[in-house]
Amino acid sequence: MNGKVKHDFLWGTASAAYQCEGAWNEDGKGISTWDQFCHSDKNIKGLTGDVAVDFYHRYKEDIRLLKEGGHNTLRFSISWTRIIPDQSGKINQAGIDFYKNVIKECKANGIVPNVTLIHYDLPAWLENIGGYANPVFSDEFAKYCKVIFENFRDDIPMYVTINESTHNAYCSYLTGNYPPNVHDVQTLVQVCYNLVIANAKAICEFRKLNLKSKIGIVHTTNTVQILKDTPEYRIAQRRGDLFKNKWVTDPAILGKFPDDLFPLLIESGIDLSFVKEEDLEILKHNTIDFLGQNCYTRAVVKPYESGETNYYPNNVGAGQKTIEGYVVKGWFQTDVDPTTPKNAWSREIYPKTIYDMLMGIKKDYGDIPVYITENGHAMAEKPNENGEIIDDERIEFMKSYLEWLIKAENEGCNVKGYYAWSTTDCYSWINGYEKRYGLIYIDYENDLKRIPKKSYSWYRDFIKEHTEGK
Ligand code: BGP
Repeated sequence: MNGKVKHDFLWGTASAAYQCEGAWNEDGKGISTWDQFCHSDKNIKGLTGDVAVDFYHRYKEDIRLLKEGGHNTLRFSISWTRIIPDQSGKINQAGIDFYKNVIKECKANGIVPNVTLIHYDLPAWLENIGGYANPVFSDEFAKYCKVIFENFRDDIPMYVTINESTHNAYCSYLTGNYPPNVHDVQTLVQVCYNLVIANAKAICEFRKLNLKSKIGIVHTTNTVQILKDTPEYRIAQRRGDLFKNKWVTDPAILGKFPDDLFPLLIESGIDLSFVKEEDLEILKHNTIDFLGQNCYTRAVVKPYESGETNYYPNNVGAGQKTIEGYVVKGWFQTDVDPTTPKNAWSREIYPKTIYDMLMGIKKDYGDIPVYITENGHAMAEKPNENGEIIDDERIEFMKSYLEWLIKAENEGCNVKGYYAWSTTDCYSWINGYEKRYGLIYIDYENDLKRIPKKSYSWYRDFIKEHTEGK
């Protein structure tokens, strides 16, 4: 290990439209499912992304801070309802102009835009006719993506179709704490399927334009590990891997669902009559150029013991006792490694997972380019008496993950970039604003003032020290 990545490695941070933009109803924007949910009585905490951190009006300041922090890329998402506000399909020019300006600002500051087309914020009108569960979702998504590809062409060098389709589906259709707040396993499976098909249909539109840009999907591979090596544990591991990862990454990279997936689903009583031959044909021909990987932790599993299928996410509040994890009836359930530290939201901290994940991708999928599109540490933090945010805990987290990433790169994994989650502190879905991830602190009490944390300067120095030719 030489401790450095190649000179053209992308170093940056990531954000998402609903979590940072604000301006929820400005300049012709339509209503998304998150606008609708946050303004309803299902939103128990009452916090919304109406203003968020006001990236919509302050993007120039934020992009300047990124440049000063030594970054050469920014991952952000486009809000679908800023571009196509409602069911009529009419394009909102003000929405296009906003993102053109953001991209222009990125370019002027030497920042490569890496742009996600949907990061959870589905149009409300589409949600109200069944959302991801309605098969029309994949066609509507492809239509919207086509508008983006035609308007932005190669000005966006890296397109991401969908952010974390499975995490979104599990929270929305299993835990039921993301809109539309459903708990139904049959619908969940159909949603996951529709998201896989939507990715392929969007890529199909992209390929028609023969652009130079690349297209990928963002998944969160939780490398699935077991604490005992028995045949039963190994079966649970494979099933955990199917459920967590392979039903997204196999179709996206190999163009087909894993052979053992459908038989297992049928055995579990799932009705697969929604699967269509023509969809499977689309999958075959529309695979990704690169894989975005959000990497927070691994999944430790054991054979199924008891309980109904459910997901216990890490977004139900600091200090809660439930360890993040799954029960999938008859397949597997989460195991707990008592030796590893957990964060305040009971998520396991396990830095080697980034290395295991990259090695696993190399083993399963060869040299497909991989970008770590999110990695970060949540803290409930406050400035000290001098107004500084000394987030040594976050620095320790990032340093340990990055050392494992560099080791994997040096050992031949085709990892080409890293994005810390998140650019600034921002809205953390169900958690609201107390759960902070940013390298830049947002003072919510003081006009959303930006204050770079200690990790911001640390990251700048780390990039310099660990990139060839810097
Ligand atoms: C990922 C999402 C991000 C972000 C992050 C932290 O799953 O892509 O949008 O929110 O996780 O999660 P949370 O805010 O729930 O702690």
